[in-house]
Amino acid sequence: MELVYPLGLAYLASHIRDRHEVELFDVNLHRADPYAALESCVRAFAPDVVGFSLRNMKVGMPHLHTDDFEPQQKAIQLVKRVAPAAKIVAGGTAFSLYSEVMMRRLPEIDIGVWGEAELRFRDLLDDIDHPEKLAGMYFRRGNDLVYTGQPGGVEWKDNLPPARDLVPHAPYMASSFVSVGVQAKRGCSLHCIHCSDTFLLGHRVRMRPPKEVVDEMELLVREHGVHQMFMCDQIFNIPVAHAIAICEEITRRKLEVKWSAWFNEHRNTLPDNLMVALKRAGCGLLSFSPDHVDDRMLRNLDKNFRHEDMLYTVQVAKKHGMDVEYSFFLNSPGEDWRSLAAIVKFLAHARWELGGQLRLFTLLMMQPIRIYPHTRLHELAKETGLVDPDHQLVEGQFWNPGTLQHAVAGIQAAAHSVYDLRAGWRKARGNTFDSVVRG
Ligand code: B12
Ligand code: SF4
Repeated sequence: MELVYPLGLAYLASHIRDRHEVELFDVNLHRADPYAALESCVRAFAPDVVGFSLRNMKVGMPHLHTDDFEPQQKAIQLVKRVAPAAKIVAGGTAFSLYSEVMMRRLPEIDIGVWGEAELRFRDLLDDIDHPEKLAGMYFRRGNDLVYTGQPGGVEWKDNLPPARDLVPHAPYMASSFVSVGVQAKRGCSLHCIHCSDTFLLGHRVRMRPPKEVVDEMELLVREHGVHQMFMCDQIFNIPVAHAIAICEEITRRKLEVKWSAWFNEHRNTLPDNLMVALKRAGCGLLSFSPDHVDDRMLRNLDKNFRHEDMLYTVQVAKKHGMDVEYSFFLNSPGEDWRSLAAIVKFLAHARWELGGQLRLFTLLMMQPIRIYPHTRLHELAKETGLVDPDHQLVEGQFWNPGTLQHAVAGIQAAAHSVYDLRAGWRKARGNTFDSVVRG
């Protein structure tokens, strides 16, 4: 996939670098032979502790929808073999979503840390033999797996800016326009039925002071030559005032930066003054994940907006000359031919109105919903017999029932072919970066 700057690790590093010697290693930078690179890094550094940031369980590309467990297992086993005395600590979103399963499947992990971990990872390293003293820790006692109970999220006042100097930004900049991320808030107040972000970060939106967000962006521009960023918030435009404050701060400092973010579709969250502020501040793309356009389906998915808001997104993008992209799910709960056709009709309308301002890449990624643990959709899938109640969901289970799955297969095959054609075309023109190409 495209590279993603290891922001979680950079946050953790900033809290421990004054007490420990720290190295960040992104295995994804070594595509030719990641395991050999990891092995030589571990041998050279000889660590006491190896912290694994396990990010994705799902792989989703236009030509591939699969799982990512095996490479994570292989990497962890390799480190255990190369540095048997080092403690292995696992964290990250994939770990947190599947924590118990990961602890059971991977006995090489000594300690698992659930959730946002800046402060608790620091405290754990101070006394690594006693994880029981901290919340959110998984460890083993004899044959039993112990969990010390749910921790709270990290407040911005207790956080530090991420250590941006430990991994060079250049390869990420070369990889894609979303590869260097900046965070402006954590949490989401909405309740989409399939969502696992709110399990990880909660519904309370913790806003980072706009000045601190833009300080980090300024550092990226001036010290690291990064001019293209992605806002890693669940939703950038809720609350609107926070989004505007960030834009105004970027504009006030005259930062030469282009960026994009995920936006909510409700028209009240896209007022004209926000659009003006976004444009001035260098936001070049509104990324929407509406998942559907049909009112009945939007209700089923528990979305906070309706079809008329979707039409408004087109109108507002046209009015302000902004690029947009949309992601949709196929065959989600209640889908029928009519609702599927509504997506096609909406896209035709958006293309007609917006022309090239409508970016197509995310449409190549359309797929049924992958069912994540700790979601209402998972409960529904168990109730309706769509998944076995004991399924661990590490190996992907999708909400894709009935005859529409044949239509889904057809759409995905077409997307795969279009993507291959685009990739072939780019290769012929000399672009050989071995990654998903979003442009
Ligand atoms: C922003 C984002 C993106 C952006 C990233 C932009 C960028 N340059 O960073 C883009 C759009 C590129 C993206 C793409 C994808 N994403 Co995404 N993304 C996110 C999102 C919303 C925020 C991630 C982030 O930056 N967080 C900020 C950092 C600071 O937090 P963090 O990494 O979680 O780290 C904290 C903790 O996890 C922990 N931690 C992390 N590492 C470690 C290590 C140790 C040792 C310890 C103790 C703790 C620890 O402490 C950190 C500090 O608090 C998350 C949702 C979420 N709830 O996190 C999804 C999320 C990470 N994405 C996900 C997925 C699936 C994907 C894709 C695979 C989607 C797809 N195409 O199919 C791709 C993969 C891209 C890739 N190449 O890997 C899933 C991953 C889990 C899963 N379901 O498999 C998430 C969790 C969404 C979800 N709920 O399902 N994503
Ligand atoms: S808007 Fe995104 S983060 Fe918020 S509940 Fe819906 S899917 Fe989750």
